[in-house]
Amino acid sequence: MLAKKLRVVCTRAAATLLLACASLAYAQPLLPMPDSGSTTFGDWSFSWEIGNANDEGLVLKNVRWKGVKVLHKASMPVIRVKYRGDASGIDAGCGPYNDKIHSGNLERFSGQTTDVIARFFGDNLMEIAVFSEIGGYDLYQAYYFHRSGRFEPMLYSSGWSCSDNPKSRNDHKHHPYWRLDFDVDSVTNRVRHALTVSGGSMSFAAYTSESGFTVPANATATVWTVAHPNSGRTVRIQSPSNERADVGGSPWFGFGSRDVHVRRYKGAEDVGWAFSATSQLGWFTPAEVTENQDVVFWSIGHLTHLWTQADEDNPHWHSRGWIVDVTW
Ligand SMILES: [Cu+2]
Repeated sequence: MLAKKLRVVCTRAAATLLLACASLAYAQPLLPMPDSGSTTFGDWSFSWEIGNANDEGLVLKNVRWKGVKVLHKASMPVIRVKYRGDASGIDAGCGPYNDKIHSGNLERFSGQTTDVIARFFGDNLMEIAVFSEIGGYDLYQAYYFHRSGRFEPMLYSSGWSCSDNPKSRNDHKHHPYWRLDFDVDSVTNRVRHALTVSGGSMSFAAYTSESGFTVPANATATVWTVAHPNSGRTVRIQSPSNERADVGGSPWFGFGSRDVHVRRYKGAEDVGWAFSATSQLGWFTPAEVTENQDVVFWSIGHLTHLWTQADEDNPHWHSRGWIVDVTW
């Protein structure tokens, strides 16, 4: 049964993973991986571990491209989930939840003999992933490495953690948070974005101090960059399939109100998700300088999951992820 669940991962995967989707249907061999280790794939090299210290899922460390540092660490500290309930407030209905993946909720589907698994889709795409069950949810947390220089953190979810009536109260939104601790070339980095809106005009912004950003409703494309100020080495960050963040008022009450946050790295803040289910990301008072500093880029997915009888009878997989392109 679980093997079947994994196979249908592809039905709702992001457009960028169509290759993976097509291949998933043919049940790529699962490569058992230890709980921690290091490996290479094309010009990529990285280490991984299960993030038990902070309950932050499958964690990557020391991610390099052509020998040059890209990320000090990548993790997924929380998936915030809000149900609609009777739409009367931010805590209406089931939850809200702040789900965290760790060894205690990892499971193994059919054919899986280790908690961490890898799969290869042709010569050009590697996946490393864990499978977790939290409440009524099946969660598949994956990272994709493309030989072209693309890196994608991804979360797949299926199932229901609520059985309210009327059924429309079971509509909910998932908000996975990825903590991307970039060290592009070295710890000294700067963050920018370029925003295109309907009509074609563009605007640019520099994240010179700790802040968050909500992509406006009229945006047609948003690209963030993290760059080393001297070498010019740059990564581009996008999430073209993401939904809009939540606005205030019924029924979502601004629950997932941001798309990204930028924070200055502090060891004392590398502790996973330290906030409640209804809280936004903290650690910005006072707002510290993030220009040419060691920065942490938080990217947030917004994924609406509306109740249907078909999805209750045979849970569908839904996914959300971000794209990081290395440009050197
Ligand atoms: Cu869901």
